[in-house]
Amino acid sequence: MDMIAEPNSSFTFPADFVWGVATSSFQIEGAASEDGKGPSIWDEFCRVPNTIADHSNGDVACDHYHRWATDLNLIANLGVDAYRFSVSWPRVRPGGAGAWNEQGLAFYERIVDGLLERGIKPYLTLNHWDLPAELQAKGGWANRDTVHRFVEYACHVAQRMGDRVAAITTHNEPWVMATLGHETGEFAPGIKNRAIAMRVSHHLLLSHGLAVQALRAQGCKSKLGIVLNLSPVVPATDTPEDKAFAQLKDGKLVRWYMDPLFNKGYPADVLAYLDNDAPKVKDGDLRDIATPMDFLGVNYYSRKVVSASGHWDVHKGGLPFTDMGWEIYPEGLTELLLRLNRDYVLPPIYVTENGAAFKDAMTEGQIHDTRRVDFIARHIDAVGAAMAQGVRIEGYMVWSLLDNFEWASGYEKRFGIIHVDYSTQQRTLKDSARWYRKLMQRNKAERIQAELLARSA
Ligand code: IFM
Repeated sequence: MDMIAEPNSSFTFPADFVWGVATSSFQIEGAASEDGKGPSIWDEFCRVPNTIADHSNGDVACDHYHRWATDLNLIANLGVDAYRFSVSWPRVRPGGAGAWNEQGLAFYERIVDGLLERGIKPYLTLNHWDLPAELQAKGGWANRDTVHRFVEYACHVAQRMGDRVAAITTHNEPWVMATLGHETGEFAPGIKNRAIAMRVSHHLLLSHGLAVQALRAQGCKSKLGIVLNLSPVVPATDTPEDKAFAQLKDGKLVRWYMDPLFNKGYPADVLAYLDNDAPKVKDGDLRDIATPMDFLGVNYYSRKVVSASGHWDVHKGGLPFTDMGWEIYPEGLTELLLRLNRDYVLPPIYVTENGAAFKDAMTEGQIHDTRRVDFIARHIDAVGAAMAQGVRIEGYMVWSLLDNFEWASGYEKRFGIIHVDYSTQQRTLKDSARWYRKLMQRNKAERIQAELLARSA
């Protein structure tokens, strides 16, 4: 008997709404030095003692590089419309500049063609953090030259497969690369310097704008956009100190990226706060960053509660939280989407990542991850609520298809709707995967019914 909860969303999504699942290259592929792939900054970072909670690395990960065909079958079996994946830059151009690696390019062409054969739209991300290590040796994203190497990389990938991919995302979560990678040093390349972090953020934004221009100039037909990790930032208390602190944090997380992308320049309050650490902006940079795009990707996991006095203890919020220690607050997604829609003139939005890590238990070969089902269901409703209030949202993608390498947390945190046994590489659908499949089937059935009704009226 099918024990999976019935999806009972209060919203019917439009016929062309895109349902998807997402992954990224370093988190699932493995084959870290196979078929000509060069090292990335994450390969190197994992070798530094005490950077990764379980001392693991991406050498094997989910072994997707070898198991891609069965993984694509799993994706097809879910009944999604789209699969969001990323290309590993050092797999297709090992040194970041110089020779291209034909075997790497052929791998991603197999993915794209394999998706199309299975009726799934490819959503390709160019940079999901795995910068070629050789470019890092020359300064990485802090070096303006990397901007131009990225544009070359974008153009080459698009020449090879841009005619077959539905959408190309330039960067995934520039805030994470800049701040966690270069200010706090928790992520690769492990630098702790605020001025460098802000320079990196500027170069990421600039390279996004220039890549969009270059791809359009070469006739690329894919939709072009960027993916940001965004959250409402709320003060822990009503004190003026906490409120001011939350405003500044919002500036650093949300407005620092949204404002220049949507033609408002960098926010004055953050520039004033950064003082000498603000990046050098050359003439024309802001115009290039604001190059119009076809979609904005929003990754949402939780709100951020902040206090001027230090770290906010998530237990104080009174809300349940995930295994990452992130509050479960689906209303925050509606709040965020409404706010973005109010403050900016936007292209259509895709919720490009949403999901939760929980400790899963396997019982007689089954994983009843009811908390993950509930998490996804409530966030899909939050998307529906924003759409009902006028926000143009064209798709929703679950993070993640598979349990995978969760960066500095290693393999301890499981976000997948499909369980991976890392000792055998066995994949097992969790209840959340079955539930998501049902939801998509039900939505499609409702659409067909509505169309038939409309025709007979
Ligand atoms: O696993 C990450 C992903 O790579 C980027 N967005 C957030 C996810 C969960 O932390």
